[in-house]
Amino acid sequence: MKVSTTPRGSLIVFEGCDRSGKTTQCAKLVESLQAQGEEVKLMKFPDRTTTIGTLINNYLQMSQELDDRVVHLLFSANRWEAIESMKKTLKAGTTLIVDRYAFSGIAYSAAKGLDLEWCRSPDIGLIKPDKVIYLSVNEQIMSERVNYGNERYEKIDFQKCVHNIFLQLQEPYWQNVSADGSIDVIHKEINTIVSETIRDSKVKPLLKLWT
Ligand code: 2DT
Repeated sequence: MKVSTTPRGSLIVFEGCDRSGKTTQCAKLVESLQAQGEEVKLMKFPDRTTTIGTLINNYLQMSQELDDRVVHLLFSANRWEAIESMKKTLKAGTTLIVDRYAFSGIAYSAAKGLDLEWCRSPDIGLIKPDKVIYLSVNEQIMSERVNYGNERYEKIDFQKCVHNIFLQLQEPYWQNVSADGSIDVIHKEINTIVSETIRDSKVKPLLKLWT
């Protein structure tokens, strides 16, 4: 059997409510890891560029109504269609920075009233992240930032509910980072966490989520 000797990349996931600064922090992190000489790639779920992603995009932009369970399964399928390429990338030594993952899938669908364990099941067996960085925004700031947009979930009460479900999903490989400070201070904190994670996960096997 051929055993790969290339140290693998890390799977780093960012989670949080809308407007928690995930997208900004992901971009800054990728930039600084590249400057440190790391091989790194940015990904985002939902990936709206695939056929499944187009259906999700139409739903989010309110141009199409779908049953909550159907939408949930589409979001999950949108991750499964990326999984082989993610595995290949990680095994080749490239770190993946992922803006949302299965935890958003559960938090947003359970906030609509679907059963949490039912929501978890289609994502069982995805690649387990080495670290989930949860960006938490305090309620005051969230109220200032929400009721802001035209997409389906951009309402304060719904976002509070999503946040509470995220808290229930936390596991030891999660790290909470307060998103209330300046972009640069938050970035520094994240950079330290991620650099340690990349170093520590190089020789660890890739594991499956929730198995
Ligand atoms: P962005 O604003 O980050 O593009 O997300 N969502 C996301 C779900 O309901 N289920 C999922 O599995 C994922 C990944 C969160 C668009 C919205 O889609 C929600 C906000």
